[in-house]
Amino acid sequence: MKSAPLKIGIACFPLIGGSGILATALGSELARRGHEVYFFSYAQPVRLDLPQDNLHFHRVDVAHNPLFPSPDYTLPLAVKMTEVARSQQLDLFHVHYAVPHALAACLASQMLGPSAPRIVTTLHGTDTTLLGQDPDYRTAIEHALLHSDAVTAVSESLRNQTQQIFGLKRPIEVIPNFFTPNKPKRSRDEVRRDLDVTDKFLVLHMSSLRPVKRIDLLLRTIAMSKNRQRLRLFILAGGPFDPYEPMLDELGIRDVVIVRQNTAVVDEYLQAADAGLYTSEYESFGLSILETMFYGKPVVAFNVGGIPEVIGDSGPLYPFADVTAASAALDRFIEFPNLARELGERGRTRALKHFSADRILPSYEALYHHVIGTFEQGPIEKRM
Ligand code: GMT
Repeated sequence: MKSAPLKIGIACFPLIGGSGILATALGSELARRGHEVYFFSYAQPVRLDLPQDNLHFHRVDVAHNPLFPSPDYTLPLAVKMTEVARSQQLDLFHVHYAVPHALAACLASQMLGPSAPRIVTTLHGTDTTLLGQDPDYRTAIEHALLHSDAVTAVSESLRNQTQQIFGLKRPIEVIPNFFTPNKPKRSRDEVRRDLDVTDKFLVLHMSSLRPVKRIDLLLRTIAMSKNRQRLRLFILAGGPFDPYEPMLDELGIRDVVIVRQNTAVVDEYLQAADAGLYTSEYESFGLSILETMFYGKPVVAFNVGGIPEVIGDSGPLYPFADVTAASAALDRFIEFPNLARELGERGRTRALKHFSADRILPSYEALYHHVIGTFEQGPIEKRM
């Protein structure tokens, strides 16, 4: 069913990281479906291609006023959201993260009064898993969640954790992340030649390298492989790798690891890879895992957070920190390419079935229409 066009303001982080990537993909898909989308952030989101029909980007200047002890982003963001909502008559704000985006939306809503856009807040993890336990933030997050017209979480696991940590009575709808592959600009062979891995088994890891990603376990998994001279670990790093440099020598894997920094376009590397390796101690979802699945590559990961909801029955997961099992799984892929291909194909089938834009976008559109009261989409209790 085609949804009536809406005017939607999206606030998100612009840098490499799943929440900004998801918000950007969502905005682009909504624009393609005829909605008018207005992005708010302090920089252009890395995967936001402009110009595009129906897509607008509003840069928010971080305030460096000497009156304040630190730069301020939340107030300038709230002011920009207010101005654009007023001039464009936005129907709703869809904010990714309670801090600071939902709080800025709440303030904008107060400044705008009765004509304010509705607020949909999507939780991606940190609001619950880190800030939710921090007494300096908890009350503000609770306020943002209670004053949003709808709250979504990217997995059942995150929803349950949020309900538990905040003791929330309000419903939280689970709308999983999605991914739309972009046609790679270079062929698999070209990329593999460029990386000098033509005869190697290429293991891909993409992340911000934050402590939660457990890069120590990632490197140990590689170091334990029986086939480590036949493989290369290729890290697409969204954060500094320097803290892990010493481990390369300690583990004797310097010649096995290739690191590329801040690469926004990942499709050609996904196509060039043979498997994905993710060793996080927690993921609310694991968008990189989904991206890997979309390219038909088998994934080795631990059974934590929302990862089982993404992988489903498409392959095994391993107990957290069991680097022996993770390494043995990689060895099996290297020794039995048919097994790797079969698991990769199962992952791809699952990704296409459950996590494509066509599958997920209607849930967001239905929720938007529900909160602004313009659309009947079955009993809401079932969806919340
Ligand atoms: O995990 C990161 O380093 C980035 C973070 C973000 O906010 O961009 O990712 C979170 O949101 C993603 C999109 O929903 C999820 O796929 C990631 O699992 C989640 N990260 C964590 O929960 C640690």
